[in-house]
Amino acid sequence: MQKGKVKLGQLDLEGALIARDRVGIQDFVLLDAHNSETAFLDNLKKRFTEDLIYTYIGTLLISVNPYKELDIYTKKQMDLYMGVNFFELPPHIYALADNVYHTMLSEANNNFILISGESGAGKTEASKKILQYYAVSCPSTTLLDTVRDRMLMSNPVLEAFGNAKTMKNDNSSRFGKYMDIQFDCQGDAVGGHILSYLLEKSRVVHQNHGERNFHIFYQLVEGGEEDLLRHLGLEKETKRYSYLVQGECSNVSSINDKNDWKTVKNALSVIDFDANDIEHLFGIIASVLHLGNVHFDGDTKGYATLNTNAALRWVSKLLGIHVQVLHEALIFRKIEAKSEEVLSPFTVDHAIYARDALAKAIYGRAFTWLVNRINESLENKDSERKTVIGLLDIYGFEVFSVNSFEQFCINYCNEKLQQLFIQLTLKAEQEEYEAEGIGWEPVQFFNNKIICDLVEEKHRGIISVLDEECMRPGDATDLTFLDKLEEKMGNHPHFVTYKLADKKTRKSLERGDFRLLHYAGEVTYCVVGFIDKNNDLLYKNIKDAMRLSKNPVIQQCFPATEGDSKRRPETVATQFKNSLLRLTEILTAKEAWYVRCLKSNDNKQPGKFDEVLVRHQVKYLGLMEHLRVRRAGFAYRRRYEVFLKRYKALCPATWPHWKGVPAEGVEKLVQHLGYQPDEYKMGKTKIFIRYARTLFATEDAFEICKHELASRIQAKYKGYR
Ligand code: AD9
Ligand code: MG
Repeated sequence: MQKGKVKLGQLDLEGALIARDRVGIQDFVLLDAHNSETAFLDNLKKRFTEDLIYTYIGTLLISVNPYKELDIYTKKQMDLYMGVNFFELPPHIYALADNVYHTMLSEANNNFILISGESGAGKTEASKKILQYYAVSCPSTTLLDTVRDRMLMSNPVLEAFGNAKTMKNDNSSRFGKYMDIQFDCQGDAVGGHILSYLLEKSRVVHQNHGERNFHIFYQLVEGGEEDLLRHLGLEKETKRYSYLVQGECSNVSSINDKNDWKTVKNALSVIDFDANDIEHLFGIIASVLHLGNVHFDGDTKGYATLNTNAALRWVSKLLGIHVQVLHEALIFRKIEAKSEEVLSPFTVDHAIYARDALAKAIYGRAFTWLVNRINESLENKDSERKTVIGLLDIYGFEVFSVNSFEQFCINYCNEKLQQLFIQLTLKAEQEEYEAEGIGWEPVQFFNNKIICDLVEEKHRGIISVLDEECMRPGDATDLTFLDKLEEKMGNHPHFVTYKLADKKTRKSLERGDFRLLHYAGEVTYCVVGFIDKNNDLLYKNIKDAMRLSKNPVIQQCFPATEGDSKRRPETVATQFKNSLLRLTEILTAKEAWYVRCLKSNDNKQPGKFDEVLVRHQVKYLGLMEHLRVRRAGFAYRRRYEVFLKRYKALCPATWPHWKGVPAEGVEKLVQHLGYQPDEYKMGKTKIFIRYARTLFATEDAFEICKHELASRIQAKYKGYR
């Protein structure tokens, strides 16, 4: 027997084991040392070294970022996975996509795929691959091709406007995205809908060192055609624009802004943007760049003055607002006193603040407008009932050297998704055992609900305390907010500040910090800016000025009716909290599937597997616990029909066809294989197999003896066990 070679059709058990030894085990449920984190990591590493980045825990897919292009996303690969039983081929994102699709079709239910992992782990890439799989593999008609192209093309557009280079990821998502792909009963992709979550607007006016503004600015300046740039008053040099130079890294080796510009323009035309839309949209993008170049001087009293310079004139031209109106709005604040309106001059700092607030508002609202426009182009008005597959790709957990309100929101969002994962995996498991009439032993998890509560609980959580400070008239500041937090959270096990810390911890904290012990690790937040960012105020006279705009997109972004009510608008954190609550409701009504993305190293280095880093992620993502839950009681469950279809060749009574009730066929089959009574349970629709080794042995027998006589299999199988 030749070692290391699997010879199907022969009883080459040793060969099969050696092959498995080299490439690892493709489903952790089959791992013998299932309680050992080290064995878990060894298996991941072994596979990663062989460029096998995907591994299953049952139907959950783990993906380890290879940081290099792999030849596994071709049309040929897609064809290979189409309609094939989930466990028959090596793990792949296409296998998951295909399995979800067929489940949706056969059970006519709604599904969603939760893609999670920290910043740079590969979520956005995974979500694109899934979308591509559906676009390419689902049945097609010419009419539907348009919808499909639009769905695919929505990606480069939203990435251009919503992604940016950060210290963690050159293409980091700075907004959350949930996309429903709608299918008709034949399985054709017929429409789509996107929900976007909290765009990191502050990036428009400020970028940390080594980071960039949103890609679209660089694409436009670097790639824009001469005519267009002239029309927008832009020069072909990013360094001319204050909003693009703060991070001091406009050129990034992994990014080709010129090419990306072409892709985005083409994508916009596929999504049905006409020349006017494009002119207005880029007029807005350019106006933001010009706005950043509007500088203020101070008069003798320190009040802001503003020359009507080129930058201001361009803003005025592009937004279609009279230059005098803009001029006034940028240096005065209108105060309503009784029935009178009084103009109060801004200091220079205040004017800069108001200008930046306007730039953020314009960009943020234009982004929302863009998402709405894409949704219009993806809309399917057909009243026929549709089933959906939802794809959730949000910003991953992130920790920088300085963390602010944005990281607080992003990390809170990740806490919520981890909580959802915990609830659904436990819940689904319990319900399944119950429905099938099988006893259940609960497995202990670290439940991060305590951290979610710390952030979001009504009247007591951090968001409530922040809102209270934001609404308190008078002298509320970031530091009074911190004081209130210390008062309320005092002895919470996941909260610490300089004042509350012991001597040792204190060394790593500043007075203006608070630290949260998140499920994924501790993060120290600097409170500076929390109140402002949560309020996200835009002065009324600036809003009024925008309402006079002749640019139709701006008119939609700043509607005349907005803000007339005397009620205070919801704060940013509360809006975000509520939108996450609605998202949770949307998701819990659907069947859940999971992709857990792991970051292989912190340097974006191809092929490097940093064991410490991966181990940490395996821990906090709760992968070992998930494996334990999968195996608690029963490692595997399969519908009788599926089990029988796969293994029927292993038993003379079921081969080549079993004509009776599937459950009885399965019973015959497993008895023939010599399953002991404690090894399996027969549920109402599924067989539950307790030990991985039982299925493992069955799988081996199946692999080795695919073409052998069933009697020989039985003998070998018994010897093996
Ligand atoms: V963030 O939370 O949005 O900051 P993501 O979305 O998790 O993050 P992303 O998908 O953008 O990370 O992946 C980061 C980079 O890793 C990509 O730009 C690719 O260069 C690289 N990557 C990720 N997945 C793959 C893959 N399957 N094959 C090759 C990959 N490269
Ligand atoms: Mg992303």
